[in-house]
Amino acid sequence: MSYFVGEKEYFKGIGKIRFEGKSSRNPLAFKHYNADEKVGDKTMAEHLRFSTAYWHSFCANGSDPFGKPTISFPFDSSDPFAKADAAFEFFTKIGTPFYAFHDVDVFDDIEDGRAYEKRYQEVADGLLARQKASGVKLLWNTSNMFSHPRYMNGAATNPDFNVVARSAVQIKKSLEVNVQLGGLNYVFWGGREGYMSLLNTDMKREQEHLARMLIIARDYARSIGFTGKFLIEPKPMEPTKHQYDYDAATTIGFLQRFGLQDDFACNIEANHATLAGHTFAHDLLVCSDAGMLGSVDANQGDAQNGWDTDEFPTNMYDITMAMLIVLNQGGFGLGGLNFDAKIRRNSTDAEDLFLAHIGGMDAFALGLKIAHKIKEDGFFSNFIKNRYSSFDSGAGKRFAEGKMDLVELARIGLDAKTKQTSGKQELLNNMFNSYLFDY
Ligand code: XLS
Ligand code: CA
Ligand code: CA
Repeated sequence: MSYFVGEKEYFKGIGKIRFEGKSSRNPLAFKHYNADEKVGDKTMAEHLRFSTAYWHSFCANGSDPFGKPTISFPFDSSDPFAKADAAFEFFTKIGTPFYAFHDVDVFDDIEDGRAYEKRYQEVADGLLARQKASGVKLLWNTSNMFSHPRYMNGAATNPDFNVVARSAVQIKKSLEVNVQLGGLNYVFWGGREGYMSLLNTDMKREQEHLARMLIIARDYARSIGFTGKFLIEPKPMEPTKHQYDYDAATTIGFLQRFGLQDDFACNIEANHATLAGHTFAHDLLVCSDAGMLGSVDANQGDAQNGWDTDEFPTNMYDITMAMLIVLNQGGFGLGGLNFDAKIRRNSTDAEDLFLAHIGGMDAFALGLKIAHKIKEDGFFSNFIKNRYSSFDSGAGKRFAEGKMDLVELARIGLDAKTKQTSGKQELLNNMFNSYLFDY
């Protein structure tokens, strides 16, 4: 497959990124990601379902609370069609078959709601044409209901009904665009859906309003033909002090409380899981166990900094654990691996965006291969299975199946001989490392 070029080529001098194998020292080549190579019964491309994030790659300009922009784009960023041309050129050169965006990533936000809808539609038509020309698909879109000052007290959870209604303009239009573009998922990340102080907040009411919004968004989307998944993206804090979708467990409980568990799943971002005090793998497994792991925002945080640094993923331990969980649940389904990650403020060469994605894609491809081997060998799964084998037969089995009351359980306990059984953590750590280092 060749790459897409619009009216002009923006990333000149960089061609399609190709697989050269692990002995290659070419920085602009893949060492592990070989799209058509099979791992088990699927190709790497089918397993990994990579997606590029519009906002970090084509909107974020390196500015931070302390400094002005550092990154200059090779396109006119005020022209949504030039931006789209550059984006699709990038997607096809790097080889991410999917992309993801917020409404106001693909065009500059407009105050007037009707003008917003009109402009969004024009740009969506342009995106559809580029999707058709390139074969790139929409993993998900979403509405940015956290940047505009009107959302400073929340969007769906705002105490002012008019703000809630204005946020519906964005959700409704984004859902229509999603259906037009054949989007596989639609994401809700509640950036301002939380609170700064309980002294001014009716938390119960806000959460009920949030659920109300999700219910009517779901109903509208289904009525216009959306067949995909709705995804909630948990994050504990930042920008609010306390976000309602704190982590996977909280989000799943919320969805179940309001009967939304069949239409909704989670989009787990690594850096958000670690901000919540969990590992990436923990939040993935919580979702997977509930049948609600929808998609992943692939990135990583910084071990020393307690905020959302959105770095490109490089940590092989975390990545391999993640891929093992995904393989164990039989793949992503409609989801994928979206690089919600940004190059650093001082990474200012045009090639840096390519290098960042190459690193992330290679790391996940390697993690996939290692996880596949781990799964095939069955050492860890057998260890865990054996650890619980006392529940596989006899009284243990009857307990687990709900066929035993407390009286009987305690009676068995009176005569039970308990023994010390090692958890073998050091052995397991060593084994895991031996898989990692085998490649
Ligand atoms: C911010 C979130 C955001 C969502 C989409 O921390 O990661 O970018 O993925 O709104
Ligand atoms: Ca994210
Ligand atoms: Ca983030």
